[in-house]
Order: sequence, then C-alpha cells, then structure tokens
Amino acid sequence: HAADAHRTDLMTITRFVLNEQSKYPESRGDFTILLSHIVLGCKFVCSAVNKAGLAKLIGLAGETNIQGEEQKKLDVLSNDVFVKALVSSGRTSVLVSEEDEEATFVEPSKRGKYCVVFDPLDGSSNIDCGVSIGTIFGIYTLTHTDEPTTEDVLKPGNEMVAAGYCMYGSSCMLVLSTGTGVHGFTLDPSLGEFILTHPDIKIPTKGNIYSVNEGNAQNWDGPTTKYVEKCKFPKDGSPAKSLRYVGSMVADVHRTLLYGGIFLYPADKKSPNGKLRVLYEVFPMSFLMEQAGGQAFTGKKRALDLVPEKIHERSPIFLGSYDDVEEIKALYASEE
Ligand code: P6P
Repeated sequence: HAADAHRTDLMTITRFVLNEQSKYPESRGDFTILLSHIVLGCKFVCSAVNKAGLAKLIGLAGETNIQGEEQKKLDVLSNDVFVKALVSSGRTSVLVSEEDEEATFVEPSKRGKYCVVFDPLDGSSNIDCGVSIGTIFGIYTLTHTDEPTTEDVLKPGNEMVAAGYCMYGSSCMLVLSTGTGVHGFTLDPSLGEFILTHPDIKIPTKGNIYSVNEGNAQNWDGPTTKYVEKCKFPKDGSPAKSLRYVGSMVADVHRTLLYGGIFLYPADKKSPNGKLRVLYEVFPMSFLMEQAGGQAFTGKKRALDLVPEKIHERSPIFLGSYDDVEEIKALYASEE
C-alpha cells in the first residue's frame, strides 16, 4: 500500500533528485547539494510562516520586539535565510532576489556553477490574513569561469535547468522540475522531510477556471477583454468558466497546475509590462507549466523565449492549460 511505501520506502526530495541526477554520468552531485540548501530555506520559511502570528513576525519592519531587536518582516527574514543558505552551499555564483535591488555575486572561494533567481516570499502582502504564500526559484548554470556578471542571469527562460516553488499553505508543498517533468513533494513535519506525493504532475489540456484580477478590467487591452468576456459569456453554448483569484501567484498557479484552467496577469494601461517579474515569477512558473504539458505566453511570444535586459524586468503572462492559452494566443494574433 502507498501508506506502507511512505513508511518504509521514503522517497524524499533529496533521494528523488539523486536518482534524477544519476542519469547524467558527469553529474558530481553539485545540483543535489544546491537543492538541499534550497530545501533548507523552504523548511525555515515554512516554520517561520506558520509561527508568524505567534512570533509577532507579522507587520511592518522597524518594529522592535521585547528584546528591543529590530523586528524583521517575514519576507526580509526569508530573503536573509535563502541568501545565506545559497552562498553557504558553495554551488552558486550569482543570486537575484526580488528583495535585493542589485544581484549578489558570491565571493570567489565559495563560488559554484549555478545562478539562482528567486522570490523568497511571493505574495507577502497576504501574510497578515493567512492566505497561502510561497517561494519561487529558477536555476541557470554558469557557462564560463570568468568573473560572474548579471549577463549570467539575463538569459531566456529556455536556458533554465530547473525551477520550482514552495507553497506555505494548509500543507507545505514543494513543486519542482529539473527538466524531466514536474513533481510535488509534501513536507512531513514529523520527519522534517519533503516526501514525493505528486509524481509527474500533468496539467489538464483544458480547464474551466480563469484566474485574473477583474479589478483591472477597465485597463485591459482588446484581446484580454475579449478573452475574459468569452469566459463569462461563452457564445458556443458551453458553460461559463469559474473565476478563482487568490492574489498570491504561487496559490493561483498551484491550483491551475492541479485543476487546469488559465492564469492571467495581462499588461494594462497603468502597467504596460504587467506586474509580474520575468526572472523569478514568469520564467519559473512558465518552465513548470511547459514541463506539465501546458504553456505560457506573454501576449507577443512564448514566455520562455523572452530575453530579459534588467534583473527586475516585468512581463505580461498568460499560462495554464494548453488549449486555454491557445485561445488567447489566437486573439492576440488576430489583433496584429
Ligand atoms: P494584484 C503578490 O503581490 C503578487 O506579486 C503575486 O503573487 C500575485 O499574483 C500578484 O502580485 C497579485 O497582484 O495586482 O492582482 O494584487
């Protein structure tokens, strides 16, 4: 039985990745070591998020706690933990975090062959009301041994070697792809291990959920307006789609991945490049969607083919079930 297998044949994330990496004879275990440090960061954040209300970690930075220490906001704390874990792994050279204006270049003695782009706590505006939030990350390999520069991360998403997110919700779930499908691991707090619970996740080809902030409708362009109209008032007699929008990307994307449908953060008059960041929101989620059989589109091109020029660049994004994204691609194509 599955339960027995869980008890005796523990497929932890580390063991799973070791198995994956053993397919590459040249692999020296560097990726497995890098991943184990990302997992450490996720376990820490999971624990901090769950205790936030009690530990008074909620609220604005600048407050002092009873020891008179500078109280750190959860996202600042999470960022510190991930940067320290990634640097100490000795497997990274460049880090880009949503929390840091500039990239972090690891000191020569601790450099490794990976570059990690991440949002340590995406959706953190939802923390105070207990809505699910998450960590999102993408991994590039360094292709030279010279001084690392931002050029090493200003690469299209199609050069990422791995991507994933960890959702801190009713359970703590890490969803990961190293290029051979998408796999979900659930944290077993009694073991402190992420256990494989969702092997080889595939997104339904078509879904009946659309996920967008309808509050921005007055600013949308023609194709997005037409598409959302079609979701609500289908002309072909098919049932209208359901609207589900959490406002936390990891929660909205996780539901889309498991249930199907489409997640949209379009450009609008206020934000011509949309709101979501290319390197550590759009690319990792697009990578996962394609690996799960879905697709991701910017309104102009395949999202993973974007070449970012700045590390905090934004892009519109439409991602999810293959057929649903095809529909909006057709509307943008007919607009040209
Ligand atoms: P809006 C959270 O602040 C975030 O960065 C994503 O997690 C989420 O998808 C998006 O912004 C929500 O933005 O404008 O709909 O509140």
